[in-house]
Amino acid sequence: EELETSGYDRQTMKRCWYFLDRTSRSFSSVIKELDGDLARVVCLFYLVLRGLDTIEDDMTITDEVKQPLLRNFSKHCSTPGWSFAGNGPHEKDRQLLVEFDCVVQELLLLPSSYRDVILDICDKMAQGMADYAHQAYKAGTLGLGSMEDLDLYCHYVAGLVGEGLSRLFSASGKEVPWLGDQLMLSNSMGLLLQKTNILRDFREDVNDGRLFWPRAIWGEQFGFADPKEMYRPENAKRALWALSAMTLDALRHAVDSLEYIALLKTQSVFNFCAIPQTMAMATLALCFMNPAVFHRNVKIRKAAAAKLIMRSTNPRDVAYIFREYAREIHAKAVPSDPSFLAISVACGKIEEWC
Ligand code: PS7
Ligand code: MN
Ligand code: MN
Ligand code: MN
Ligand code: MN
Ligand code: MN
Repeated sequence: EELETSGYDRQTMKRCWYFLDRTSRSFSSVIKELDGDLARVVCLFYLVLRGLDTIEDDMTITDEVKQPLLRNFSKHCSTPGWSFAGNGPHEKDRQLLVEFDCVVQELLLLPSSYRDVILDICDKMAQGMADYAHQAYKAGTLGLGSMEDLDLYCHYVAGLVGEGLSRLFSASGKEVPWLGDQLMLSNSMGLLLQKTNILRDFREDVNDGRLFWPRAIWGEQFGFADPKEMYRPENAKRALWALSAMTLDALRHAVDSLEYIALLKTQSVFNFCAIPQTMAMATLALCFMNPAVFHRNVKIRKAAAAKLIMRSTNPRDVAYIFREYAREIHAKAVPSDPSFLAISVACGKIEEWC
């Protein structure tokens, strides 16, 4: 079916590679290393979802405009010439949407086995985002209430990405045909990344007027009336306990992630999947019991990240990396922390898996 060349000679695809570099620090290099068709397919999948997320994140777009824009986004993705020049000028990835017709044109050149997956996942994510955006608009703020609510939102924005990637890997023949049916494990891969991102970006998100930590943790479990109270010095200890509860909730997905990674056969797919997961575990360990999380984004150092990239090449070393960070977390945990016992158990499960 693939009569097309890989697209390196097309101006529109060149523009897509340019936007991949512009909009993603963490994924662009591992995407470009993917085997055969997959580099181009996953690049386009990324750009579709990046475009969608740019609309979701833009608070200068009114609910009346945003609702139909999100709900029809997957249709726009198959409309030749479609682009969107309405994002606020401060929106950092605005230019991608201004020139989105390049992405649309390249999507239309993909074999339908790939395009159908991309558009299906895009549409499901867009409907979920629209539900939450509308709720947030009515309440004046995005409010994730229960832990189930957090899991559902994370499923829409990250679990579905995992599901889509698994289906694309299967469709390419580079991974087993049943990988695309591993919905639970694929979802967990996305949730570990998304929950780590939410945990780490706490202060940045609050400053931007949104919060992804669920009320079940900061409100019900730890008695904060307003998330901003979490960065007052007199509340430092209780805030750290809330951070522990968030860490524990992210760690719930670690064993599934190891399980998924062990199913992969192709080296470039392995690296693409495993590197973000080991980075997430490193980030969880660095943030755990770290009061700086309430004041700024805590990021792993460049040298540490480079080491993880080199080591994340086989399932055994990835499991060892997970174990190292689980031990680091366990060692920092204190018995007076309400999550202490559950964190010990979660770390123990990672240890057992090795
Ligand atoms: C298609 C690679 C490998 C089975 C744009 C990769 C934003 C954490 O807050 O950029 O916008 O700054 O830091 C990625 C599963 C999705 C989940 C989700 C699509 C792993 C739109 C990543 C990326 C599944 C919704 C990026 C989920 O974080 O966010 C491709 C397997 C986009 C993956 C968003 C978050 C991704 C995210 P922010 P970031
Ligand atoms: Mn980002
Ligand atoms: Mn975003
Ligand atoms: Mn978003
Ligand atoms: Mn974030
Ligand atoms: Mn961000």
